[in-house]
Amino acid sequence: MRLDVVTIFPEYLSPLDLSLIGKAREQGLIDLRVHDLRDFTHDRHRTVDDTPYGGGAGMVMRPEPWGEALDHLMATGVPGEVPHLLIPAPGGVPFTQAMAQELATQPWLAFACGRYEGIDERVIDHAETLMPVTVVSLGDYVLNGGEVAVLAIVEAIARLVPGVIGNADSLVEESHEDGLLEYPMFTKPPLWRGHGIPEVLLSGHHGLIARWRRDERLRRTAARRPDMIARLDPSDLDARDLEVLAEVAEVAEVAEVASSVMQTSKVAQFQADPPAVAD
Ligand code: 6GU
Repeated sequence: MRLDVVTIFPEYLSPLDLSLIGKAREQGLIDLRVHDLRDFTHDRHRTVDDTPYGGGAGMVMRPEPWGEALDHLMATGVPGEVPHLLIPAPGGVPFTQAMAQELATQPWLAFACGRYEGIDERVIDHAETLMPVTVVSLGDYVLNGGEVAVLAIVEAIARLVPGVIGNADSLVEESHEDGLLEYPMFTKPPLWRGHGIPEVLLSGHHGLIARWRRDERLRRTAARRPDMIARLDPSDLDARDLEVLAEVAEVAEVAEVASSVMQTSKVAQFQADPPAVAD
């Protein structure tokens, strides 16, 4: 898979030299090329931004360097092939595991990292005449630029490329693969700082363990992501699933209303009412 990233901060992408992604690059599974947008400017100050038409705060990325950067990418590709262009921005469509899976099958992806208030909209309009374009967001918060988002998106995609992760089995039972969060995991020692492990995991009874794990996935998803419970296909749920969801239904409702408040007030809650731990 070929990946091109255009940015004014090429050094920001250096984590992609490390770990699994770095190894995949060495093995030739991933051909990642990072480009400095300023290399496509022609003035002495290598200017990439200008003031917005219509006024307002901040600066906008000028279209000309972006046009030349896209021309450069196209000129270095296989004739007739175009990349799928991803533009990270807080105003994009939510980036999901399903999207990562679809993009992992593509031969060529390109990323345009915006800074400041964003890129001149005509760059997107123009790119759409040349290649598929998707503006993607990581979530409902604002980053200073697309670089950190690209690190996350590239990692999410690259690990799904065949050969990048040694044990492909570890990809199947993951959070978000089937609409539920993952079950909790434990390793040795069996008793640690007063915390034991669930008895069922020591039973050696594979059926009971699988059922316990599914119960935990349902409970955890209801508590942390009630929106995901709402999207489950009822025909995928068995009688025990419904029993577990009924048990947590009240909690899930409370969580939905209060989840953001609960997250921000967690420290205060913890201090007021610390959990008891047996020794
Ligand atoms: Cl993809 N980019 C930027 N700049 N901010 C974001 C984001 C992306 N996702 C959430 N906030």
